Amino acid sequence: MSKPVTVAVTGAAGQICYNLLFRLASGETFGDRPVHLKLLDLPIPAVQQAAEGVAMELMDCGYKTLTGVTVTGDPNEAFDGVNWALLVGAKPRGPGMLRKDLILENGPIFTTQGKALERAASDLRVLVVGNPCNTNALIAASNCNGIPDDRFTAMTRLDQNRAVAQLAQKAGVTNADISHMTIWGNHSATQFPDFEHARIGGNPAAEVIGDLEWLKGDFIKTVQQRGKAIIQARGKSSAASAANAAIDHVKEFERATPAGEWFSAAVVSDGSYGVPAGLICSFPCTSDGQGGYSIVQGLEMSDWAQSKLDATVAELQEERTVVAGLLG
Ligand code: NAX
Repeated sequence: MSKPVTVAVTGAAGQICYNLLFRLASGETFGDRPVHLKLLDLPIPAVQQAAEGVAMELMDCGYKTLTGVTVTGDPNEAFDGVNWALLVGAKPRGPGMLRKDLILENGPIFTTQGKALERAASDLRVLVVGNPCNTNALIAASNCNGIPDDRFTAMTRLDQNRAVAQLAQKAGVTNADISHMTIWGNHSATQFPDFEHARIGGNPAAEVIGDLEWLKGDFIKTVQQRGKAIIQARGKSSAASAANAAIDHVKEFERATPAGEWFSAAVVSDGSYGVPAGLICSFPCTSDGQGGYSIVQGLEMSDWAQSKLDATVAELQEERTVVAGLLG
């Protein structure tokens, strides 16, 4: 019998979770392992009722892999004994709200949740989706004693997937032809989608596309601004694609990365590529499929690429300064 997995997901009544929870429960993410889902949302009756409704629908799917669903408004109950915690719940950025205000508004959620995560299983792994996700992961990790910081990750997989789709469309190939797509830095408009190491059909993307002006200009801008473009088009922020990326992220950490490949995830910096140690920064990563992962070493950065990395890292450092009072 496969080892059961208990997964806590926050923001359970929200739009990302409505696209995420079913794919966690169905066997798509954890194969034939029995899954127990623990759904956390705000302890407000109407919100809890909405989360209960999602739990009812999960039950009604009749998944063979789903062994139970718990709905709660209490982080201590939600995180008790969990193997994975997907921290999706956060307040969205309101009209005219500065990034700094959002950081200070959402930061306290992650001090509380970081402390409650001390009750998790010893093999806990955390994915933070709620924005600003890199800095929220930093806050959660620093408030969670007894669990190593390298268990805390944040999501840049949606940015990776967006970049892959843009390259494929431009080159007139399928997404499957694109590999080695790295997102460096912050999940924000300063992120650096690195086409210099990306490959198309195994060849350098820049050679295949042959349009450096587009790669350095519209390509990067489109990926950086995609979240905004979705809001403008849909009137709501990305939900299905965000949930899809969260599934991709979890699956990457659950499997051993095939030799020679990598994926993007925001993980705690060990000083690689000159990124100050301790920042939660997106890097190219590989997983050993046993709970361990490494930052891919030895990629050569052009001066131009390094300047892009420096800019997004500078933003992460600024965010760390803004939340200094919330770090444990
Ligand atoms: P919704 O507003 O639909 O849902 C958020 C849910 O979180 C609500 O049910 C709310 O009650 C709950 N919540 C708020 N505070 C909570 C707390 N302290 N504990 C538990 N639950 C709490 O937002 P949704 O569209 O689902 O987006 C969720 C988060 O994902 C947002 O912060 C959003 O900015 C972020 N995103 C991150 C992305 C990424 O690539 N990292 C992309 C998509 C998305 O923008």
